[in-house]
Amino acid sequence: MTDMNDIAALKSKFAGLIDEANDLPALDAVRVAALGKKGEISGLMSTLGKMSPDEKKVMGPALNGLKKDVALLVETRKSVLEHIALEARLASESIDISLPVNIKTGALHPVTQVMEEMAVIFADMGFSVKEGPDIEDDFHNFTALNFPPGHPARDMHDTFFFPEDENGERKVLRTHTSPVQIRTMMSEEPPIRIIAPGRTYRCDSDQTHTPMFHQVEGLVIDKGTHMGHLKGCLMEFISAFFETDVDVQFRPHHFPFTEPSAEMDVRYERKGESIAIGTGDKWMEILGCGMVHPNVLRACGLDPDVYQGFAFGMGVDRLAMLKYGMPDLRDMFNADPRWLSHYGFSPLLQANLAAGLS
Ligand code: 2NL
Repeated sequence: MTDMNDIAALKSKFAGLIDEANDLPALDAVRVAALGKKGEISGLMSTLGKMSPDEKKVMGPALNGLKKDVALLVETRKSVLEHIALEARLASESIDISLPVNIKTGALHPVTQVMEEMAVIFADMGFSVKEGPDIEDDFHNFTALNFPPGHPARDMHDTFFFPEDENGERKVLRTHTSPVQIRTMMSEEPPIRIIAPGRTYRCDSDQTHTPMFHQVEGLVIDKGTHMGHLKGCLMEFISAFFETDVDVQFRPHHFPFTEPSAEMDVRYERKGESIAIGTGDKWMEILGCGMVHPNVLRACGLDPDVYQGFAFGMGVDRLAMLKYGMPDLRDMFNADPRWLSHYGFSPLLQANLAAGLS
């Protein structure tokens, strides 16, 4: 005769066995011993038929309860063991996807290096770096920069136009990074001190032009900003960039978006095959600059009677060639690994003013 004590004893016996099962096959063996066709609990269930109705009334629910309890313990233990098995498998199958650093096969493009050097120099003067989309609208690339509609300067930029969209609008590949500054002036309160490095595009391809090229533009907007700030900032920049004292001259020029406008030249001389910057009796144009045109400030919602600013722009590709002596512009974007490994820079050595830029 089975009684309630036997049921309790069976439950604690199987609970113990289930707990001791350390893997899934062992657990399944316990399950079969308890609940399988020939298992102990199943065996007891089959004795119900021979019991008296009173006995059955007590033992039926008790045995069913035992069966359920043991099944639940098995399931709980099973999910614990499955979790442990998964963890063990994940640990044993883990792959080290890091590669040993091989500076022979990875290098920064000189244009990347030069843009980082520029960011470091201007960061030291309080500038932050801003980026924007390569695909621009007419407003940010031209109109806000004081290019009136139909103005010949738009054609001078050899613009790549996209087909007209459903609104009759023709997007462009930006011809300069100035739109980044326009967006900043429209969304942030002065004082503003930013540089905008990035890719720019003009439909022009010869010995000295590639249809995609790189620019760094800069913008300062504050109260009482004047031409002296512009000159000081750019003279400081160019000496830091070439890592030597550089003699400069500012020549009057014209841009639609600045007034007055100037180009900055650096003193240089040829030394055999190479070019020396800072010495000699020749002048080379290196960047364009000027005081931000009042119309540009107004287009961005700034009052020219309150805020003034200066801006500048320079071609990164040519500056990279001058500083690091690459002879031909057109090699720059051919993705030739021999060229890249010769002229590339270590990704581990960050441009740093204190330690030397390169
Ligand atoms: C050059 C000349 C320049 C600017 C770019 C600028 C931007 C804004 C307002 C006013 Cl939002 N000016 N940029 C100003 C003067 C010259 O670039 O020769 N670039 C390669």
